[in-house]
Amino acid sequence: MSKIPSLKTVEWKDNKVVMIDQTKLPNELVFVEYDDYNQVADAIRNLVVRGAPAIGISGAFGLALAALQSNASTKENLLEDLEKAKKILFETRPTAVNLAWGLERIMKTANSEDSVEQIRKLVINEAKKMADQDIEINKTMGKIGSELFDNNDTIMTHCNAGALATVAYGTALGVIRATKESGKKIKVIATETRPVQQGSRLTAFELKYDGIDVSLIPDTAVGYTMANNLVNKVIVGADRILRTGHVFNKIGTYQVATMAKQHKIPFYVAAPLSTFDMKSNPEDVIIEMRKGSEVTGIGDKKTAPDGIGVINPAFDMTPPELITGIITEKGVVKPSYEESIKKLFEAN
Ligand code: RUB
Repeated sequence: MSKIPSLKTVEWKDNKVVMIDQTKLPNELVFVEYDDYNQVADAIRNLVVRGAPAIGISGAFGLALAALQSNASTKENLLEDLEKAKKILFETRPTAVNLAWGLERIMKTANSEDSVEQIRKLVINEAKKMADQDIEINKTMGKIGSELFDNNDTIMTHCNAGALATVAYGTALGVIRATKESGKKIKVIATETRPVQQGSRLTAFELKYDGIDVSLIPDTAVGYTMANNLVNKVIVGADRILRTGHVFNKIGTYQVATMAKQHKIPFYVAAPLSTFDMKSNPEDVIIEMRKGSEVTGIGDKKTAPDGIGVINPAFDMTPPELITGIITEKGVVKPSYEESIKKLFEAN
């Protein structure tokens, strides 16, 4: 694996969106380039880019492309074109709230100006600013979170909440990176995260790339490793956090959190404020159901017979009583979450 400095998951370059094609990892490091927002929508839908913050920024860049693609000569027509693109981008993935956040922020920017040319310039600049801020936010969150981890900790993580789930650095893996950068020795246990293996393909890839000690386990070994004292702490990312502290994250997170509680292992979530949804209740959140072929095979290889039923939810909900703390760029919130999250938002 040859090292390329400052690997960015998603970037704006010469009026195009450039992304790492995450479906090709870890076997090939391929960059794809898009100049049409419909291609960005396909990329989000097909997991070329994935992870809550990364799809939020990709949605924003998608709208910036839509502004360039539009032939509109009036503000009204340009906003109509942007609304159409926003709908297509929004419908790609329903659970991570960052996508709606990224799209809304760009629409607000577009609405704030009158000249069509100015709007085009402004939305591009705003999307680029959001991408830069994502890196800064992750670094701040990493520093804050690193205080919770000790020398010689072995930290379990699920799915990929790393550089590849963000623009760079990562949320949960950003905390792990910052802990290592602070001089503490740590090891990481990454769950494979079936069905599409973001843990083995992406987390193991990026931690190895950065020289962090990582061991891979099948998802079924979470209980074994915890029961045998091989894990000191757990950290995961989030796709949506409610004001009550309910955390929606990659399928299997709930099982890991339950096991952690059983074994009295601290369970942390790291996520930026853009991952919080202060309006919805648990029953309002749409859990994305993905196609059965992700479960009946691994990559291109079939591992199950034809003609069977499949249940393939992409996310689950971890209730607040299983969570030790939620790390954000503005500090760590602890139970009772309803109160501490309210305070966090009032202060920011
Ligand atoms: C990604 C997933 C990740 C969170 C992490 O799912 O569940 O754990 O997005 O996000 P998918 P964050 O691969 O299906 O998009 O970086 O905010 O912690």
